[in-house]
Amino acid sequence: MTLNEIVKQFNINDKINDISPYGEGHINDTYLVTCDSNQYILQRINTKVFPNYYGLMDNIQQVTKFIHSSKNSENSVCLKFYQSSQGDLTFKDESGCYRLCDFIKDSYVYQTVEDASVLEEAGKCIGLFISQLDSFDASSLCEVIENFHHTAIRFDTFNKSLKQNKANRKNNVEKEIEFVLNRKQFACEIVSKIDSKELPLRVTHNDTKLNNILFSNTTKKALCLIDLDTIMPGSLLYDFGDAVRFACSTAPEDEKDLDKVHFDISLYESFTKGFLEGIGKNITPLELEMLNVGAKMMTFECGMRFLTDYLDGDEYFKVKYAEHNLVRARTQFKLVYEMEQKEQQMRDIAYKYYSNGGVQ
Ligand code: ADP
Ligand code: GN1
Ligand code: MG
Repeated sequence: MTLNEIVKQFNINDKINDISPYGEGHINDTYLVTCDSNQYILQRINTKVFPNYYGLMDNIQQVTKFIHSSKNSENSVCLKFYQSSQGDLTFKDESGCYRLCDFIKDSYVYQTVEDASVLEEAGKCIGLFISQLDSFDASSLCEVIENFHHTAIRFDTFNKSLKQNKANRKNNVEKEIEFVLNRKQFACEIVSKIDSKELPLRVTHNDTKLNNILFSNTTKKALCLIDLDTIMPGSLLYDFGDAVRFACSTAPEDEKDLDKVHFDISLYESFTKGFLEGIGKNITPLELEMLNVGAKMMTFECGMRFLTDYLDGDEYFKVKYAEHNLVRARTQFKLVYEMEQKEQQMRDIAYKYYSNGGVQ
C-alpha cells in the first residue's frame, strides 16, 4: 500500500494534498500529512524497538485519557489518535504498523536552545506531567521496553557488545570504552535506590528530550509532551535527567566539534526552576538531593547506548553516516565529564529553588 492509501484507512474524510517525512526522531518514521482542512502526523511504529505495539497504544490511551479528565487539565493539550479500518488505533500491512494523530496546530519543537525562558517552560511542562500522573495506577501499564533505564543492565549489555565486537569497531574507540568502564559503580546509583525503595517508582515519560515537547507558536509556552511510546513506571530522576542532557548542552547531540559542546549551568538553573515549579509537592527529599545524579546518569546512559549501538553496527538508532552513533556518544561523555566538575553547583541550584518555595 502507498502512504496515501494507508492514511485513507483512518477515515479522516479530508482530501490529502501532501505526505512528507517530518521531524528529527531517532526511532519511528514520521510524516506530516497535509489535507484540505487539517494536518496530521502519520507514524510507522518501529516494531523492532516496540514489538508490543498494542500494549504501547493502550498505555498512551490510558494516560492521555487520565490527563484529559484530571482536575488541572484545563490548558493541557493531548495527542488524539484515529481509529483505523482494522478497528483499533493502528493499521498494519506488509510494510509495517502505522498510526495517525492530529498535528498539534501552531506548534513547533526546538532542537537546541539558548533562551532561559524556554528551558524554564520545558522544565515546568515535564514537572507538571509527572505530578498530573501522581495518582495514576502504574500497575495498569505494560513495560513497553523492559529495563529501559536500568543503567546497570545497560552497562552489562555494553560489555557484551564489547566482547562480541560484531562490527569490528572496538579498536577505534578505546578512550570512549575506558570512559564507560571507569563508571561501573556509578551505573548502579539510581537503580540500587529504587530496588531498596528509597526512591519511588512513578509513572514517567522516559524520553523527555527537548524535541519531544511541543511549544506554541503564538504564546511561546510549552503545550505538551509528545512521543508517549515509553510511558511506563520509572523514576522522576529519569525525566528530569534526560531533559537536562539534551536541553542544557550548548550544542546538538551530534555535534562533531567537541569544543562547542558544554554543559551550561545557567540553562540547568532555568530548567530546574521550572521543573520544581511544575512538580510542586510531588518530590521527595532524596529525589531533590539526587536531581544532579539523574542528569549525569541519563547522559551517561545515553552515551553508553550510542556507543553500544556503534559497536553493534548501528542496529537501534537511525544514523545518517557511519560514525553518527560514535559522534553522539562523544558529546554525551563530554557533558558527563563537565557535570562531574559541577556537581556541587548543581546540587546548590536544586536547594535554592526548593527553599524559595518551589516545592513547599
Ligand atoms: P520518534 O519516536 O521517532 O522520536 P516522535 O513521536 O518524537 O518520534 O515524532 C518525531 C517528531 O515529529 C517530533 O520531534 C515532532 O517534531 C513531530 N511531531 C510528532 N507528533 C506531533 C504532533 N502530534 N504534532 C506536531 N508535531 C509532532
Ligand atoms: C530516542 O524516539 P526519540 O528520538 O525521541 C530514544 C531515547 C534516546 C534518544 C536519544 C525509544 O528518542 O531513549 O534518549 O533517542 N528512544 C527510544 O536522542 O529508545
Ligand atoms: Mg521523539
